[in-house]
Amino acid sequence: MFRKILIANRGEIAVRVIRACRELGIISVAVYSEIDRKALHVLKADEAYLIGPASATESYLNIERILDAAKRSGAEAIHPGYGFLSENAQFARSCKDAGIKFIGPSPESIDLMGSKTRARQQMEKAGVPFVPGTSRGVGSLVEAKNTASMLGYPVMLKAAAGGGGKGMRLVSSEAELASALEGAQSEAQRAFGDSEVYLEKAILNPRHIEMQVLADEHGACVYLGERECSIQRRHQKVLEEAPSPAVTAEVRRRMGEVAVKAANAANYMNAGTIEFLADASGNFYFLEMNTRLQVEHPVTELVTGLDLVHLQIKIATGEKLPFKQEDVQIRGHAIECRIYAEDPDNNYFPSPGEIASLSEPSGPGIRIDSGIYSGWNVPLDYDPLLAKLIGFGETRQQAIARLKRAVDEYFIGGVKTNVSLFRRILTDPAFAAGNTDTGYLTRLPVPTPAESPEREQELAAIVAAVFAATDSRHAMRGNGSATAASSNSTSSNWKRSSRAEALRSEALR
Ligand code: MV4
Repeated sequence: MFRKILIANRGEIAVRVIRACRELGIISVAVYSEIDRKALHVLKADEAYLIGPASATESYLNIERILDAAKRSGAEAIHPGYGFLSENAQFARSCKDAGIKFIGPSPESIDLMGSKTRARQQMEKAGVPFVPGTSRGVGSLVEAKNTASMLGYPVMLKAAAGGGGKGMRLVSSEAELASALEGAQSEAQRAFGDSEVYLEKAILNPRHIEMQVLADEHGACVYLGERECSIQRRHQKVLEEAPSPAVTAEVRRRMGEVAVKAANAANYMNAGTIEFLADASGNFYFLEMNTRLQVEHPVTELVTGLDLVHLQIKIATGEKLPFKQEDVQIRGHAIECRIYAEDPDNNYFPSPGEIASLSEPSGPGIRIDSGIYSGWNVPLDYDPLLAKLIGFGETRQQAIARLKRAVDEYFIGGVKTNVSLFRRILTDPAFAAGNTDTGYLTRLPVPTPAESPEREQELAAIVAAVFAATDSRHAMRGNGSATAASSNSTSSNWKRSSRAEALRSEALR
């Protein structure tokens, strides 16, 4: 087992890995940028090294500075988390050259899956079903026209070096093809320094379903079930769940076996995820492979009872997988809400600033993986993910009920957050029915301010309650207007929280 691990990341995922190190008796080493001096991962780690200014290219993306910190600290291994350098083959190679174990797959596997066209060629060889289309770059407009009419419109143009939706164009007819091709190529060049694009048949309103795999360094590979990740906004996942409401045990087995086949075809080691697109008829196609631990790994942990970070570390030390495929059981249901510092009333713009106050939910079936604390300043320099709220239940319905309850307990003051979005999703009948494809959020009704008499009455009660709670002469004396107004209606979060607030101020006196 490693004695010391450096975590080349920040935020909630760095904290997640530090916790695993602590549980395994491994010394954890944090790295941080100047703006992250007081970040939670720095406070939680056993040691911490400053690696540069706020700009990610000079800190969390700087291979040399991270390796320098690793050498100075005497860390034997590096966990890359997700994002930043986690899927950078050059980083994995540099770790190897420095004699430091990269906790993840080989540089060759990362390179292979980094090229979408090479990955498709490899999957074709291995007999993995992939979205119909080409597996090499488009050479000319004429060639693109021929391929597209063979596939049938609509088609997708995608960047070979891309992933996650960048450099992607939906093309509905031949008339649009020329300008779409030009646009996709120049966008790919700008974003990835590589203009290669290829064609796929477009699958309309697909589901995004991904399969977790785990492979040791001795040739064993298992699948740990799927995650439904269709609820996204601009290719940013918002809510994920396991298992998928759309996947039967039979489809899970087929999809899992295909995922293992795909991982083996890439000589894959450690934790990885095979992304699929699924259509309404239950067909699924390989899309890409993520060669890292993912943000949404907790939902898989909750329904399998496994600790993926422990297993990643053990695999990296050369241990064999401690269980077989038939030992993996999916039990219950887990749903993750990604809590971002962004303003729902302003097009979900990032909303950095001080966490002025914080009250986190807990209780049965609730897990929070957080990277924040009260008094800390959320910087504008990185991804605005604050925390992940994960609900678990025996059934999907119970997981939803617990999450609804937890969302109402959650209070983050000082920055705008997307917490209200989850209140809407979790009470939406279409979500309850499991009707979640990639168009889900665009169909979710936008809340309109209600102007019913009941709403007016409730607003009056809120004002009265806030007044009573802030005015010490009236607080909790029993016959205040807040109490009277609330006695004739059903439960209201506002009323409940103002009562809690009044109790708090009473207790302080
Ligand atoms: C597609 C597709 C439909 N047909 N490919 C978007 C991100 C990138 N990883 C792949 N994406 C898509 N590829 C074909 N052939 C639709 C999407 C897509 C999507 C996929 C997953 C989750 C959300 C999405 C939102 C819009 C489009």
